[in-house]
Amino acid sequence: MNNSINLFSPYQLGDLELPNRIVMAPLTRQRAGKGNVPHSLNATYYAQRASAGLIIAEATQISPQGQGYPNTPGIYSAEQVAGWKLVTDAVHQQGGRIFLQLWHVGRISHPDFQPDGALPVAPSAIAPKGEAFTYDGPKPFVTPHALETSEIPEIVEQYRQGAINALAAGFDGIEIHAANGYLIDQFLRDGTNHRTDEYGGSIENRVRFLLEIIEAVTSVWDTNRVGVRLSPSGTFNDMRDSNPLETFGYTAQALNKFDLAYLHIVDSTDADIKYGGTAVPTKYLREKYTGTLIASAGYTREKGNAVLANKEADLVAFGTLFIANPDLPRRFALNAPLNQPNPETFYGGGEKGYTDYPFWSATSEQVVSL
Ligand code: 8OZ
Repeated sequence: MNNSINLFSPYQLGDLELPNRIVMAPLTRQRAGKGNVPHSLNATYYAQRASAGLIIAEATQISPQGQGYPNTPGIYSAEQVAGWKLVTDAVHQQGGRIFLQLWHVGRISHPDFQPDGALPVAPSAIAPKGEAFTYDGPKPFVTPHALETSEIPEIVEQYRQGAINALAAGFDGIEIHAANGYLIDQFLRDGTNHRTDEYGGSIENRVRFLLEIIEAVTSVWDTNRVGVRLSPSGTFNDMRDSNPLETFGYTAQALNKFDLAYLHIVDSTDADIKYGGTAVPTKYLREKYTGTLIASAGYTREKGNAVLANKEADLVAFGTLFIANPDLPRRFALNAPLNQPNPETFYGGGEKGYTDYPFWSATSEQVVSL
């Protein structure tokens, strides 16, 4: 073992002591109960993964309007808060820490999910290419309702209420989902934001919605318990921007003043580049953002240790590896074999592919040098 920082170096995240730098990425699993209420199966799943330095719970809609997929959990009803309390209690009992990811999908919704079958909302009336996943199967995306300037404060208020509810549900913090083509990302990028008011045009204007949300949720939480996730290179959900380096370089810099818990970056993937995305290197954002950085997307034990040793990030989030390996930190520590994730059970269903991945056991374990 050399002295460089690695996945097992503890990390002080604001006032939270993380025992390791292995973060469980937010993962949509579509296994909430009726009324989008988390239940005991979800508590078991998260508690199994409590050895992560930090768990970021799955994307969770802040209002019925913010939902875009079947069976995703919400954080707007009393029942949902009580359901999430089962989860946070179970994780805390196992010694873990858990943030909730606050989500509004914007134009990625469908009238089937909307109160009174209304149109989904977005910064501009631009339909994404592709299909929504509704309860009746895939249906073409619709052209969303472009939010009036006067309607924007109601949405910011939904985030504030979500933050209040997350606190009541016993979370240790919240992550604002500003990535992957959902509502906030739709405001940030000029492919989806054609507004002519103070929320559109220049990047200073396009970032305004995110900054107002941060102001709102930090009136509820200490700033060091609030993180933000961005996907600067992402093309998922038909996203594009004319100048991603400028858009996201500016956004990262604009976050500096808040003293947030972290900035969480979805790194560029081969698929993004294939679909015409511009790679915005995490290294580039590291120079813009002065606080804690989480790197994610496609990391392995080796790549994770390397990005920490090079100081390109402070923490590393793992997604599919955590789906298949509830005890991922222990397996990494032992350099033990990993269970393989089964994509057929990623979304929806019950215990299968959710809480039944085995923990590592071996009669003789060799601790290997990292
Ligand atoms: C996969 C399927 C549905 C939603 C994201 C919340 O991409 C998601 C998501 C991922 O951030």
